[in-house]
Amino acid sequence: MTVQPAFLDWMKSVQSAMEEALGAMLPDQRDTPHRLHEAMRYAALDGGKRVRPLLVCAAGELFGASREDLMRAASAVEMIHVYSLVHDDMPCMDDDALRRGKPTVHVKYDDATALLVGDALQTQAFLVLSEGEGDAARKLSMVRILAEAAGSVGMCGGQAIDLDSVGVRLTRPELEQMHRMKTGALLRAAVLLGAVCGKALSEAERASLEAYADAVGLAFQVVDDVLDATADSATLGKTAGKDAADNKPTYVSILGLEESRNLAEKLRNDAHRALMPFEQEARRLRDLADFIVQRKA
Ligand code: GRG
Repeated sequence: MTVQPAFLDWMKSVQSAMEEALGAMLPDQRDTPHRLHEAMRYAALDGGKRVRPLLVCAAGELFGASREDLMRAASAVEMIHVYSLVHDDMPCMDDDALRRGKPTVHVKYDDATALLVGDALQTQAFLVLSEGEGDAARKLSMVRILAEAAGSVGMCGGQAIDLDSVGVRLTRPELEQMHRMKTGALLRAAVLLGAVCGKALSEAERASLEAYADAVGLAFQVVDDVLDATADSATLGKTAGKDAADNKPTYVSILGLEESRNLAEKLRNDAHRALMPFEQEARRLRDLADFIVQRKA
């Protein structure tokens, strides 16, 4: 299955709308404190695939959400993602010098600034969700979705397990649990946030979307492990081969390359199957599952 040109056009249009929306929703670097605001913009703008915003928009379009609401939700989830990258790259965690093809924030600025950039992006995400048109109950439900996904039972919890797992031989279920929390939780939140921006969801629709998001979330990580082992740093825009160098358990270390690729394919099929109740309407989400599995960076 190949990624279609119409999907690539849609993807580019979302990515460029995202750049503009993020630019408007981040603090202006002419405002005090200039250096912190400049560093926040350095971290968040001009880079990344914007997979989470794409998921927000694809899910939102399925449920008739407005572009404005989607850009707000997508900016919030991307700010959380960028904060996690900035903190993850710091010397106390992964200690990396390259991200999105540029020097990491602590290398370009300093450790204290990187810490504050992450903190400020996190709070900015929730500020952005609290603003704009729309009723308070819906905003509250979006805040809850994002907070749960980003916190100790989601991304931060997954990162804690990851840090404890260096040199440890995890079982496959343990590895899956770690990735569902560290990476999958935010991707799942992106899908749900997009849907919540649109019309009210039935229980069945929510269950189908969750099954899709779970499959795509895990597929994303399996592919990430494969790329870390097979692609080069210039293509990835971040240091390649880090998992093995850091003695981290990955799908490749547990299953090998071929089995990992087969697993990514199986998860892509699971994602497609979960979307069957929506038929053609869900084509963007379907294409995104293909893109996530076929990506080269
Ligand atoms: C520090 C709280 C805290 C959490 C960090 C998600 C995470 C937890 C760290 C990121 C490290 C990492 C490389 C995880 C593997 C999967 C992943 C999230 C890759 C980066 O996401 P992409 O490929 O990046 O969507 P771009 O740059 O395209 O946005």
